[in-house]
Amino acid sequence: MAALFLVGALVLVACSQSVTPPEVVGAPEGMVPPGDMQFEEIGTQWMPPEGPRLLVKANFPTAIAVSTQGELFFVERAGRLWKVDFQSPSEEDVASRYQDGPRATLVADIPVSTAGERGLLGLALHPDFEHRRFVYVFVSPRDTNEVARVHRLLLDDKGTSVLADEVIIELPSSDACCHKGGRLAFGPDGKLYVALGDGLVPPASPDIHDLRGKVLRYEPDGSVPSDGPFGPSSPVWATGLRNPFGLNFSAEGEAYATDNGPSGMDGPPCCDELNRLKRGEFYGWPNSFGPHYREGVPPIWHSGERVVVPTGVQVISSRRFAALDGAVAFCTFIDSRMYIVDRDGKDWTEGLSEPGRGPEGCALDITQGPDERLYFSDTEAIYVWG
Ligand SMILES: [Ca+2]
Repeated sequence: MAALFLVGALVLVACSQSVTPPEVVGAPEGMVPPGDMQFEEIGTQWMPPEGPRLLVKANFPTAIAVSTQGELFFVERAGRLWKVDFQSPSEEDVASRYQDGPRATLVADIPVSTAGERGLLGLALHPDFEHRRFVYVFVSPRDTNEVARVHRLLLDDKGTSVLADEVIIELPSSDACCHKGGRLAFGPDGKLYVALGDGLVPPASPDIHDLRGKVLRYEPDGSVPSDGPFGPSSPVWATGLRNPFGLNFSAEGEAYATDNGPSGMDGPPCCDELNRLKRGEFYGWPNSFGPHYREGVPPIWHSGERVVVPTGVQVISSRRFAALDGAVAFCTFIDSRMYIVDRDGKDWTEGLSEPGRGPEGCALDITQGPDERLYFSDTEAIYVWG
């Protein structure tokens, strides 16, 4: 992943010299009825009837989240958190030059480093975000390479201003360019899970006393839960990962994580993975990856000899688009395309013209809105499918 992601980083740095605010160019039709979904109003379809539509032009939107109220949040890698409210544009919006529609509002601008694979890399909303307006972001700070940080931002009711910015977790990092991980996800247990890469130190991944190469588990306030698999003071939840850059939970509580295979400097370029994670389990890195497992839990899917650089992942739960219900979708940085598999990693075929392959434009992150549509991003834009 390293060299390939770095290409994106250089492009980003070039683009960020002149800061262009995101441009909202579309809106999901009938976006997000608040509260219970009104299927009779938005309709149900076996499959999304057409290809994805462009929603927002943005600058390397690494992570996306949609609240239960239909607020779209995204982070740009260079440090900015934005919000687009398709449902209820503010009075300011209506009175401004954006009177024709919604616009993106800058919520926070966090000093980050974008060297190597650093940046604003992860985003999660508090599980009860409607009432507890906490947004969590994963930060590669500008002032030091020694740590990565998870900030908890308390937003105002409108979700457009930061009332408090608190660093709740500090994680080990270094001057090494790559393998920073950085994904955040809440589990159905209400805990905050953090995917952290090995930081180019492969022996760190199997070492339960080292936080690198792990999925970590925290309380929403950043404290360590006392019931972790490696003792009451350890946040370590799953081990033996290389550079996980996608993490999501099914409604049933299964955790899915993408992991990037060797890139040449630490093994033959190959073997990107999709893993189904379980508490306390070991996932093979650095001695086992791809098709050949001597130790640890094998992935449910791997890319074989190809390098696709898997990123964001989303377990789809949909009454509205029944053909996709139960599938696991993930983005690929190299192919810039959505891959869709079943819970055991087999190519999904239902309703797809090409087994296992969804729409293009899915390169960085993917999430599902309360309208059951899929929102995903590449380095230039956010799209909606459905
Ligand atoms: Ca593995």
